[in-house]
Amino acid sequence: MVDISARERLRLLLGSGAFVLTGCGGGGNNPPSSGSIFQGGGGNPPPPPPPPPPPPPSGNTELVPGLLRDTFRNNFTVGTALSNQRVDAMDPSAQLALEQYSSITPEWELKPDVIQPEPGVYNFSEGDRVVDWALENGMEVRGHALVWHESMPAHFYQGTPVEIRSRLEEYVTTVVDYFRGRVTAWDVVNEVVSADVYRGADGIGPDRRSEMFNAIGSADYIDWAFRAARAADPAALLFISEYDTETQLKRDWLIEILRRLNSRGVPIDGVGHQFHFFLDTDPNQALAAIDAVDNEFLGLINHATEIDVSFYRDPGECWQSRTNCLADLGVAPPPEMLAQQARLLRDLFDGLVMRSSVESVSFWGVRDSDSWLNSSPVERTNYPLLFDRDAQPKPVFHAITDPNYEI
Ligand code: 9MR
Repeated sequence: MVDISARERLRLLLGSGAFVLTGCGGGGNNPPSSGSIFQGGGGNPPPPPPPPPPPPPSGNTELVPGLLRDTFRNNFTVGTALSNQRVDAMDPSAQLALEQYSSITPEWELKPDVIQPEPGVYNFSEGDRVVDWALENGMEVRGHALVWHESMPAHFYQGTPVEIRSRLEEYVTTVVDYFRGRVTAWDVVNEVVSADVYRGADGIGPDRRSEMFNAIGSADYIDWAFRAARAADPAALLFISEYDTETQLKRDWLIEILRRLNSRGVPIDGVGHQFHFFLDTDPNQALAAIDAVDNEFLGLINHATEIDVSFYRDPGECWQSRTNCLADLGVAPPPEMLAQQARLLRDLFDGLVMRSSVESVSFWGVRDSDSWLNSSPVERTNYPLLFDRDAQPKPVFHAITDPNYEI
């Protein structure tokens, strides 16, 4: 078992109502919304908010139709990635975030290249804005991410392994301590499973040969980061976050890493499954990823951290060399694709609510126009999220918030 004592301690604290955490109905703390922004402009003042529905008995997995956060409030928080640009402008995505979601993941503000662009320099001003905005509005914050190869400035890898370790520990300690009490859960390491995953059994696994790995000659940096984070904020939940856990090979390698961390007594509370899907992704494979963690490590929490559904299942060379990418679908996606997306996420959510280890479920953006998938792997109109470009709810929104909605 992987250090569940910390989690048990948290449960005791929660029982005493000390603070609000994922999975305990944090969304219920949101202020009443002032009318849905997708019900159109209208000059009339919004009607008074209806009284909240009575909570079902604990353990009840029946869904209550309505707002996202209320629909799932007995199961998990529902979050979204959001950035300072949206919050500063209070654009429709920020407004929808206030109305619908109970958790915010700053999309870039807490990454190392923002917080420590130069050696020894700490810049928390970007992080403070979005984090404080979320907290002031009754939402939780997922901190993303302390260690991620795509956002580590080169100075993190300079010097001897001893110097690298001391720099990393100082960084993690300073950041986690700075946000202590404000960030509920940290993605301590992000995407550390080997990228060789698609080369089959011959690939180098399970650890990614990142610059950090190569600089110290092992994946011990994972242990260092978790231990420093736990020491800096014993109440923060600590996650390893990974994409493609819905594929067998990636999942197996992730579990192998978890076993190693477990055997070394590394303090980890859970697994973040990014769940960047395609329309033909099998939701049962995603649920199998949750089950694999549950079966192996009783007591670990699961978070779904970056859900979206790309409408383009490109061949590999599109991602590798931007060739043979599928043609832009244009401004009006085929209704059948919207229906496929709705079925996929309804099946996913039906499975997630049945799994008590799932305590937080986040989307990687609010409106389709927010998504990184409009520019990755190539510039193209994508439709990955719950709300369209006009902030209108899509079939997929209704499919997961209303069990009676016919797809
Ligand atoms: O969506 C994020 C984009 O706005 C940032 O520019 C980028 C680099 O910081 O990161 C994107 O988010 C990534 C996340 O942090 C990790 N998983 C993959 C996400 C999409 O690239």
